[in-house]
Amino acid sequence: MKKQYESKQQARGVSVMVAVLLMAMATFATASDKPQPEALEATNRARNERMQWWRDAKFGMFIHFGIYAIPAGEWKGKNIRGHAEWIVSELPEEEKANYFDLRHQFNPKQYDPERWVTLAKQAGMKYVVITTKHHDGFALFDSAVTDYDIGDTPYRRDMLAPLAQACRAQNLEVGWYYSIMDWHHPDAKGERFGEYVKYMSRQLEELLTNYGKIGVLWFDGEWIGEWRAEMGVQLEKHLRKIQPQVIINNRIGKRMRAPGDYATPEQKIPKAQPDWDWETCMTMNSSWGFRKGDHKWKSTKTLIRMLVDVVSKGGNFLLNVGPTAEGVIPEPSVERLTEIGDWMRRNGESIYGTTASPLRQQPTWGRCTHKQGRLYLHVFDWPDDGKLIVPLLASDVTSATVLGEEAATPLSVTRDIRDTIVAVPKQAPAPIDTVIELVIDGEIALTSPGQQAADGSVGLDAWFADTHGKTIRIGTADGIPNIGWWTDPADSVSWDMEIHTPGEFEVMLTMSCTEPAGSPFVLTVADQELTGTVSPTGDWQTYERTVLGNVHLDGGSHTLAVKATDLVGEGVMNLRSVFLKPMATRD
Ligand code: FHN
Repeated sequence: MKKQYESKQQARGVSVMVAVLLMAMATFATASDKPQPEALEATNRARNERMQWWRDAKFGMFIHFGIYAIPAGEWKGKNIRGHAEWIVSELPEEEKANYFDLRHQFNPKQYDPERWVTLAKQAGMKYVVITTKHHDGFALFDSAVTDYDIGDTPYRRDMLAPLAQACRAQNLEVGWYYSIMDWHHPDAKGERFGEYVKYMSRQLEELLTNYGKIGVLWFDGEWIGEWRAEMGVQLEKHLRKIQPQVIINNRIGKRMRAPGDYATPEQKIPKAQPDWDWETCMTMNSSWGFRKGDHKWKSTKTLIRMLVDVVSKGGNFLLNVGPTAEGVIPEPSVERLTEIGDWMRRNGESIYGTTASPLRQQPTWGRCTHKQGRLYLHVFDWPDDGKLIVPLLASDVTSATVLGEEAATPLSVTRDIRDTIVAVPKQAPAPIDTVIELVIDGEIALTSPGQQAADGSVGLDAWFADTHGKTIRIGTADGIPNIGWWTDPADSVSWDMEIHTPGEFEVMLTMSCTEPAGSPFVLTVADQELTGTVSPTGDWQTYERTVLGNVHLDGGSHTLAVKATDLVGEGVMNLRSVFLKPMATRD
């Protein structure tokens, strides 16, 4: 509700002018404005300090709430396509005013911020981000610069203060979502955009001044042509003067690496681990705002595995709820939050405070998260042979236990030339995701391609081989790499390796071949040759280890090659690895 300005607000008006001036300056920023190295260092230090709680938190609740919950995706009995919170953009011009007038009906009598926050807390969430103003411009807070806000509704009361209070009472951080795009404000498009920026600056000042310490500012709607990245740079500087610790997403700019503290992939999880802070936001069904007809709810299993996938790649997961116009979080959301919470109570230590998987490749059975001295194996697909293969892990594992079953007998762990293998029970204790904690002695060690291990051995794994020829190639079976499709005897495979401890080595091949087998082959390294004939192992996926003979290797670089001298049957062999074992350590 518009109010007469007191002196502090008039003073604040000056800060708005400063903000606009800063933004004008941004238009003419020059190279000489580039920060100096020491300034960059200070900026990075400050950023890392403010990001720490967020990086540890991993999991938050997104809340899309506003007058769009009243139509809830329908208008005059018709289902309107798209997200429920976008409905006004789908209406004919003559209907838009009727939408904006919905505020005169908005009266979420069942709004219960303590319940909302308790649901988030019990789900294992550590922060809450709510839409203080979405694209329709309606503010859930009583803003001094507009009547188009909660003050102009039957509900009247500010909704943010009680939510912030409920968050702090349960140690959750508070986040404000704010849309730069605004379909209601007359200046939010075109040549009067500068006036809208002043309006926006004032509202953001209110959001950062009137509700105590804010953890996150979640910008959105940055894609409009009027908004430029340099405006975001200046706005970030301006807002940090009010709350320096507030974390700001990269939609304050143009979803690039800066301005803003982290990236915001939406409704998707990057395949590979991004190299800076990031957070995936995700709906539980398919609409952010409440849509009465949207029953396409993701299962709890899907949502837990999404959380784990995100965290295994070093990201945060912001999971959305869209409360009804009465202020009630839909029951399907409550069910999922409750079930996620059950899983988090048993396995939260494998999520909070972890960092991305240190493994060279993603296990095919699930995901991995990492905390100093511990690896958490998130097993989605339980091995039916009782062997859980941790690809390329070469660390010394001092113990392996199923989280939540610490009292049970620890699992036995062995090492192969390439991998660590954990012996697991026949049945998965937790089918959605059983977490096995490996306690690691020292730093994480990974089988390095072609490097001599501490015990002097060299594991040459298919994953790191160089193949030569048109058909031969590296594939995986049961998640384990092998060299296959060796149907042309002219094809071959080789590895480069480094020997720092010279000596005699026993050479072993792990290979498979179906009947008929018998292709002759030769292994060459350091001007020495070992010959062999491929034996049948029953089928292409049954591997056996064969000792081929011994070689002497001096220190330095060597290339080991395996070539066929003829072809018997459909393929020479499938080759999983070549292992060189120092003779001195032979048991
Ligand atoms: O248009 C909005 C959408 O309504 C929703 O708020 C999402 C959540 O991140 N953000 C925008 C689409 O990128």
